[in-house]
Amino acid sequence: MKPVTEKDESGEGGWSRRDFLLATSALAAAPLFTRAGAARAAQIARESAPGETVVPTCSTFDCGGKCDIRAHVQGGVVTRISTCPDDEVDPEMPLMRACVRGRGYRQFVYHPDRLKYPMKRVGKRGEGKFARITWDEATTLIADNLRRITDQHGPASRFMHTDTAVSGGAFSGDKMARRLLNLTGGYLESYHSVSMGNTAAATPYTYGTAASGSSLDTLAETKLVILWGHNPNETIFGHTNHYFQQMKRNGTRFIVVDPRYSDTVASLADQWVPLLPTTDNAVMDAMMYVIISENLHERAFIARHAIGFDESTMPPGVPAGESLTAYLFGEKDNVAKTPEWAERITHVPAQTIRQLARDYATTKPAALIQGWGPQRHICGERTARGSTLLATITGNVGVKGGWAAGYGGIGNRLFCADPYSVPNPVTEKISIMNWVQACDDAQKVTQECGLKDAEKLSSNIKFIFNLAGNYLANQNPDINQTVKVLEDDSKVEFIVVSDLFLTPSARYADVLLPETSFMERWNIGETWGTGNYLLLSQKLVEPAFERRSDYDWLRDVARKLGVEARFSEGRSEKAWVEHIWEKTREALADHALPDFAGLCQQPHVYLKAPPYVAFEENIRDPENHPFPTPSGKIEIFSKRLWEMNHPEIPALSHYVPAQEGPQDALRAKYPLQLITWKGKNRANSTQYANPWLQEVARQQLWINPQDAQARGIGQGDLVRIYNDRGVVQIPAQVTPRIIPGVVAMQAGAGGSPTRRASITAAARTC
Ligand SMILES: Nc1nc2c(c(=O)[nH]1)N[C@H]1C(S)=C(S)[C@@H](COP(=O)(O)OP(=O)(O)OC[C@H]3O[C@@H](n4cnc5c(=O)[nH]c(N)nc54)[C@H](O)[C@@H]3O)O[C@H]1N2
Ligand SMILES: Nc1nc2c(c(=O)[nH]1)N[C@H]1C(S)=C(S)[C@@H](COP(=O)(O)OP(=O)(O)OC[C@H]3O[C@@H](n4cnc5c(=O)[nH]c(N)nc54)[C@H](O)[C@@H]3O)O[C@H]1N2
Ligand code: SF4
Ligand SMILES: [Mo]
Repeated sequence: MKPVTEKDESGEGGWSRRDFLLATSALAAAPLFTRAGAARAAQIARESAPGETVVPTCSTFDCGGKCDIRAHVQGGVVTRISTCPDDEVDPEMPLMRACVRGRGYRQFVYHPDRLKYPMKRVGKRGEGKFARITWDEATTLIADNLRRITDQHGPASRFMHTDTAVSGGAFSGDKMARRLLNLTGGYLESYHSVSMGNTAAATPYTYGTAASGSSLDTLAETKLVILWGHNPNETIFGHTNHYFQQMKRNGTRFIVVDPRYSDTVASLADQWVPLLPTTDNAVMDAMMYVIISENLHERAFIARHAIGFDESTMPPGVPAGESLTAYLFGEKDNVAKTPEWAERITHVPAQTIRQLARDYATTKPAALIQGWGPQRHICGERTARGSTLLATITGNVGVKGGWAAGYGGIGNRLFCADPYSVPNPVTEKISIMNWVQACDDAQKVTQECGLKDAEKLSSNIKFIFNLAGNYLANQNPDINQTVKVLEDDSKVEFIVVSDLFLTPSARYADVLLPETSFMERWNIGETWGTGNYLLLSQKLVEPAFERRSDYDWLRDVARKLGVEARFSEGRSEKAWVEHIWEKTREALADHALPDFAGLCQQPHVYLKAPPYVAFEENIRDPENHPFPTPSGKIEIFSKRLWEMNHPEIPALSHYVPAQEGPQDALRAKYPLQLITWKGKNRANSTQYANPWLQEVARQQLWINPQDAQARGIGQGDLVRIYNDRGVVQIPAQVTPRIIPGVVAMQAGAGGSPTRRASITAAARTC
């Protein structure tokens, strides 16, 4: 078993989805148990209506949760979706009741617009013109192009795109496509997660590792929780909301810092603190100013565990005036970072900042938990580090009930084993943020912008597998630039897309393949970092039309490339899932997990882990357990960042005006800031076409009544929002649920890439 202290930035939560299993010291020592079988088994596959079987299952989306779905199957058709009934709720487990998206799965799976046949492009790339072909033609085209492109440009010209929609399962087409590529020379890997890459990259500069999350049961006694740009009521986050609602009932006070009055604010918050997007660090700086000015900081804790707090604890070789206190009290720039200073930047009243600072510093312990919304902006790593500084100066790191940072990996997470990966002979890696550059001109991808393990790339990207993702031309930051590159088929020569729908990204396919949905496949659902259970995702119905799972057609491609036997090892999809389960059982031999037949009878496996407090032993016994930083301490000031000498990446994380933020000169031309959020009616763009979910929430632009009035905009008016990058037409939702100066719309709507604004998480607009 790999130690979980090894960080892999590619996975959600800072952990690789491949490096399986639970962690480690805490868990290894503790007894585990699986979900009590008897009561549960009795419910499995029970008949609820004549001829109807109720099958417990789960989806494998990257939706933030993994829920106990009950599929009512009759005559080979799923006729209804329900969820765990009240009498089966297990108090030991987080409540895994289906969300509104889960209740609507049938409308997704049985949608009339689903792709039905394999197709090839017949028009210009991106035009969206396709002709039906046979599976034999499709797999021959793929195999021939793979061979040709590999011969001409080498294996590093092959790229696997993000696979979000299937990343919640232990087995997937994209994982097996990587296997196939590795068996035939390798491919260009990308690192970082588009979800939380900034957090994963920034947190190690403070703590030496991104794995900074504690288990949520450790918060049971916490009196104050500040959710900073975090909306778990909608985004689920491994069922954090379950714990938060329990805490709320027990009297925990919740404060939410968010430009929007989110559903989490509505359901959980005692106080809402709206601010202008990208200004979070200014509030944090002013909070630290108040805490230190009022002597509310934990002096002994800081002295023992941290460097960079004041001039006496700076690393050698750094000139005076770079410490936290020097910055806050304006020793170098003559600007004291007072609440009044922050109010002008952030629009948070100075008095609110004072109160926030005092509340956080005087309530012991308190948990400031950062979501991923703020860090997905440009230079979001500053915000990701900001919360680590506040936690450090208030002594909330490594203590039960405190919280060290934003969500990183949580030490007791449960994964399945990975018996399918084979080594990648190509060693060079790019940041996922550079994939378009690598398609356009590989020479632009330098070590400075994140190229790893090579001086330069040996080839442009020439072949793309885009299986179960809409990142190609919908979800990535600069779609204008992307589609220009993709339209030129002398650059990327061959693109294979598999999806359920003709999405904006699918329009850029050379071969477009109709995948099965999770209901038509076997799998094992894995949770996000805060969940500790596995659910069997059962095949419920046979695929209709000519739909096939990615693994199934990849076997044909492997055959045509002469590696089928090594690729499949003779296993069907279900046999792989069984194999994964058996390897997981072997790795957890002490814990008496059921065999696969048993899992089918009892498809929920919960490993009860003892509470896990991140950095607990580093704080309890620092001499024997130094932080894995160069100094062995928490680095408020990072000499490594200092040596990087980049004005936008300060060694001491603090407020720097963001590009397109409220202090950008662009404000004169485009006075409003635009942000996006992830709404309850889909997982990113997945389920966009689901009619039930379109009723749940319409795609609207939230705009404050002050801003609407100033522009003569009424409720429901169709408005055009634009910037230099593009334009969106969208109905206005005039609402005080958003701070003046900011507009917001839900991320993930589909549209024409050539007609929509390219909206990074924060952009200026008008
Ligand atoms: N229902 C639903 N659940 C999901 C998803 C989904 O699409 N729908 N997607 C899943 C995925 S892939 C991910 S990565 C997670 C992501 O989960 P998050 O990253 O936490 O979700 P977001 O909605 O992007 O951001 C959270 C909040 O940050 C706020 N925010 C935006 N900008 C700022 C800022 O500058 N400062 C502050 N303080 N707040 C800001 C937003 O208004 C939002 O309410 O959710 C997962 N869960
Ligand atoms: N503006 C803005 N952009 C963002 C974000 C944001 O908050 N704002 N969030 C970012 C984040 S955190 C993420 S994770 C990405 C997510 O962006 P993507 O990685 O593109 O994820 P999805 O939008 O869910 O797209 C998944 C695609 O897979 C398809 N699909 C669903 N199930 C299956 C299946 O079983 N098989 C196959 N083959 N296909 C399937 C769906 O139809 C959908 O087209 O977006 C990022 N982009
Ligand atoms: S979409 Fe995710 S959170 Fe919703 S029911 Fe399905 S697994 Fe649960
Ligand atoms: Mo994500």
